Amino acid sequence: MKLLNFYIIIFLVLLQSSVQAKSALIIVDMQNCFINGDDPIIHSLPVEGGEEIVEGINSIQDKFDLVVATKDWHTADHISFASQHEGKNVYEKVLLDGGIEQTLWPEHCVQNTPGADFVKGLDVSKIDKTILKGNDSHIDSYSGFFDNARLGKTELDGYLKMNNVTEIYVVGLAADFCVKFTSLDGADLNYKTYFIKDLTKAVFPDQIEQSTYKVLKSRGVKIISSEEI
Ligand code: VGL
Ligand code: ZN
Repeated sequence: MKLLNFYIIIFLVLLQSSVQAKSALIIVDMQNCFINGDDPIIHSLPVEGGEEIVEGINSIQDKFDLVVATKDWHTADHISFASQHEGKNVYEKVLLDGGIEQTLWPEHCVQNTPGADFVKGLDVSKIDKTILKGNDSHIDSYSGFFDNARLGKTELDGYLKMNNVTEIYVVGLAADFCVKFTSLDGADLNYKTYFIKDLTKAVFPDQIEQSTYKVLKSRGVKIISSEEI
């Protein structure tokens, strides 16, 4: 009888831990292409100060039940590359079929190239799952959840739901693109979503208040500092 009680208790503990609300850290696009470095082909779209957040991201990983990373994972002929649009320059905007606006970027994060590797110094040992995005050559994917047309979905939502995650904390690069849109989609998908302001850096830092903070606040994403976790 005692043994049976023991098994019942173990069962209940396991049951409780499996249905308990869980938290996940989402590390967005901490890849070589987005940080400064000597080789301009590898570090093709450097976000000012990107390398400064690596240590901070490492230091908080233990606070979460799960750690998920996203990778921008483009084909060599990706539609977001200015080089694919004759006569167009980097940072210009074009309208794609279907009326979707696309900012044009330097070639970056091409699948299986050093630019797409995780940044040196990032602790990858605690990453439970890596989600690839932007791998369809015809559409960009700033968010880790959906492509920019919201037609294609990555594995991220399914993976988080399967693991009973209800709260997500989003960090990485870049604040005004992939971190922003991952956070917005997270909130839309009913995750309690935190954008950790000091563990992200922007492509256009001068415009961050209007481009990003204002939108996040209006859509229910909480902007916090890493000390508040
Ligand atoms: C990103 C521009 C182009 C990002 C990705 O990770 O924020 N930005 N592709
Ligand atoms: Zn990209």
